[in-house]
Amino acid sequence: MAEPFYITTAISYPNGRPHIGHAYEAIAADVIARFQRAKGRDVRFQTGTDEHGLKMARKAEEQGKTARELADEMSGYFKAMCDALDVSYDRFIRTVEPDHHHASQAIWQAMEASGDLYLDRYEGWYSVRDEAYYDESELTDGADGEKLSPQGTPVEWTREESWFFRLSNYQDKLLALLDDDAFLRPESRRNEMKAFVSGGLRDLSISRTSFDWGVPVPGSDGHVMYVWVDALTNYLTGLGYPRMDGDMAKYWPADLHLIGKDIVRFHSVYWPAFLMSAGLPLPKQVFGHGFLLNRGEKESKSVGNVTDPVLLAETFGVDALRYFLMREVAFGQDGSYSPEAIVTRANAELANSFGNLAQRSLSMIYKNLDGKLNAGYARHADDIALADEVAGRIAAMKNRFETLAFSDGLEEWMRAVFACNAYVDEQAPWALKKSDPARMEAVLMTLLRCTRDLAIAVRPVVPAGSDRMLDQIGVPKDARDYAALSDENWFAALAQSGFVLGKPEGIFPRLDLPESEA
Ligand code: ME8
Repeated sequence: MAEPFYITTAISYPNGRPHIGHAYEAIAADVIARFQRAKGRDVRFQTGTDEHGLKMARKAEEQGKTARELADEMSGYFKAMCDALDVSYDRFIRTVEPDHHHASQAIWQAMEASGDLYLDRYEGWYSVRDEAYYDESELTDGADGEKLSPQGTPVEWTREESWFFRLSNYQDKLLALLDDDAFLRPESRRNEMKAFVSGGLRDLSISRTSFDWGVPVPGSDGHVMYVWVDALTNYLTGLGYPRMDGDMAKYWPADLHLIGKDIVRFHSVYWPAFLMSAGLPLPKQVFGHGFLLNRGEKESKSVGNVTDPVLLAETFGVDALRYFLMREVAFGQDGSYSPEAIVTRANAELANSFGNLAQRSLSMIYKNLDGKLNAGYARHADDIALADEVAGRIAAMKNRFETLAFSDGLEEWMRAVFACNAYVDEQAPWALKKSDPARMEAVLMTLLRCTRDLAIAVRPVVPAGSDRMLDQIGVPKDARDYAALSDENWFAALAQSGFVLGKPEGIFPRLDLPESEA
């Protein structure tokens, strides 16, 4: 039986429409999910929206809507974004769903049963934008003397009756957990969190009484859960918790929570503490990716540089956008994007290198060999050397992807593409048509085989383009996983099946900058 792999993204606040950061995270998670599926893992992939809390309640009030109306409207945009970007989630969860309320109340009761909850008064700072409590010592002074959170957001003094979670009880266990370098990556975030936990942990306020847009606290009228308690629980809801059989037994603990760097504290400190308290196993890894900036600047409504990721995909193509994001940014670090950078990268690597390789190789087979394949061609040392180089680079790419070093992995893949293009130039098959047709055939068969391998390898990143290319080559839909790369017989089987290559269509078009950007 295939080994399970459970991956989640953060669930987004639907207090506005999705931005490029949301697209970036969804795409990266999708690349990981598709990569693991290609390797034969039984993948479960969850994403969704985080719809409760004061931030949602206030935004709705500003717009004269109920929070539920705002959530219904905006959540739809997030789901549509995932669909538009070929994000292959198994469940798009919304925290307003009844099974999620049920799961959140169950984990609450489990924490209560272990004696970790108590009722008291909260008095301290709260950032609505971050939905986070901060200690006085963490705050800085803003330009006009107002207090700011470490994320630079305004904080307000809050005073109300609240349930508390005994986070202070978990300091030693959390430090031990954070000593494990596999649990939280990249390293820089782990060091930050170790410093935070070593500094001492205060008990955490986990319910609110001043508003009601949240999951009701069981048996405590007037209290709704602090939004992060229910938000984090989404990872369990999707597996059927509190039932411990079925998907919960199969997929929990999660293999990877993929999140952005600003919410690492919630995932690597609060979440494991809640889980320990509830007696549940801990996720195997939390990865805090970097932020994506627009020409080096944070996107914001006041600067007027907010880009709709769906529009970006419509302008440049979904595959080009996906490829760019995974290739351009060293995963874990911050990165920057601009229309010029997307066009430059997609043209250089997808259109001029990979697309061109496929187009010229397949066109020659179509024109010079009437699209016919021959598995019985005589192999030359150069052909074997190329196949070996491609296989070696693809193996290196897979190793890089395994550690989420996507950009380095795609660099390996690109080098394999370059090797193929160099081989075409050296072998000059067009010149062999008259002088040595058998040799021309061998070169073209070698190229077709390498193109197929390259398309399979990069399929997690550019699924639509790879599939169209594999359709052209006649590769069956069920033979596109990584196991197919080591199938020695696929080419002989394809040639014997009588498959004839049709006139190839360009797959990765050259992009132009839209007029507004040029
Ligand atoms: O934090 N670049 O929701 P959110 C890259 N609801 N990633 C970015 C980004 C950027 N510019 N801006 C945000 C929340 N992100 C909570 C999560 S999980 C139980 C609850 C990332 O809509 C951010 O780091 O503010 C987070 O991982 C995700 O987008 C959703 O952010």
